[in-house]
Amino acid sequence: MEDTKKIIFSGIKPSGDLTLGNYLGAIKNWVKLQDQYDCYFCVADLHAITVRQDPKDLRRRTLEILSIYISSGIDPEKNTLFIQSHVPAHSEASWLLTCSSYMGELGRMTQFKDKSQKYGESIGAGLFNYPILMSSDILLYNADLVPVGIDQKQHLELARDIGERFNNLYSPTFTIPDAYIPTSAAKIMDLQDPTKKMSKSEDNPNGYILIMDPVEVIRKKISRTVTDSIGIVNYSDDQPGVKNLINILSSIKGISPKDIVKNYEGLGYSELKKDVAEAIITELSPIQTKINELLSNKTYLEDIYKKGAEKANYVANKTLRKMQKKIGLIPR
Ligand code: AQP
Repeated sequence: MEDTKKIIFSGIKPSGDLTLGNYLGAIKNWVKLQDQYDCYFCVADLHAITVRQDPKDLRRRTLEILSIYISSGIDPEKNTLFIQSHVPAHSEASWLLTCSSYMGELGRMTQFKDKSQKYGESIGAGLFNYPILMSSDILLYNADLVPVGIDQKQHLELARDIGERFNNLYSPTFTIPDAYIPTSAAKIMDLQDPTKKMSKSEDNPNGYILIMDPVEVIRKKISRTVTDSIGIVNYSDDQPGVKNLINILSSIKGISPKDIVKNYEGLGYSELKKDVAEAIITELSPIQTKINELLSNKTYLEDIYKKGAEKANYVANKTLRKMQKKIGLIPR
């Protein structure tokens, strides 16, 4: 029987150890979507190398992310879990789409602009091109929906533009994907500077919670979260630190920010921080145990990513062949 489920594609790059932002903004939502959709989740190792990575760390993190996916509840039997570089079609399609993308549109990407400020003239060309590789990732699977945090919305819009351009230039080839952005966890902010997003490549470790952080570290980091001098638990842009804590609690517990504010009437930030820390610990502890178990079973992980790559290669190659044919490349 033909599978008529809509298709989802998403991935995370092993450019650092995963944070609570990656978990709440991406992975936790994937778990909810896996029954309704035909899901492809990859470890985006080719994206990670847009910035220099230590080879040993890259290998460790790639397997760690795969373990995090499975330990968070993504069923490898129901979903296609794979490592991006194991499907060469991603790199090939990326070149084909590079040839119909514009410098102007790539240069307008906020993430590129931010990173160029950091790296200046020596910014890697990979960082400039990366949204095209991301477009290829998505378009190759004809994804209907791409669950991402709000930081990736602009890249997804570019993927839509690139896909539509190819469809118009040749003939309908790709499904044009929609973003699927969670409400309360769309952007988990840095704990030390709540005006910027929590990021795994941030220099100050107090700004983020890692999925693998020990219990005491989580308590300490949350207790040191930067708040304000207002002293009342409100969900307001004037209190970004407190708002971020409420968002974290809301997305873990599934309670609306409004109800959380009600629960803290007459209480202060220390009570809120204590509850946020305990909620994170309750959420992450069982996942950490499973991750450690899986990481000690490399054969099992290998089996998962090999099977995943087999299915992903089949689907991605079909789309790639169509692209090549339409462009005018001679079939192999
Ligand atoms: N702070 C965040 N809040 C909500 N969602 C987030 N995501 C990342 N940070 C937050 C979501 O996680 C997914 C994976 O992202 P990625 O690793 O491919 O790239 P990224 O968005 O650049 O993540 P980082 O952690 O900020 O990595 P670095 O520091 O290496 O650039 C995406 O769905 C993203 O929205």
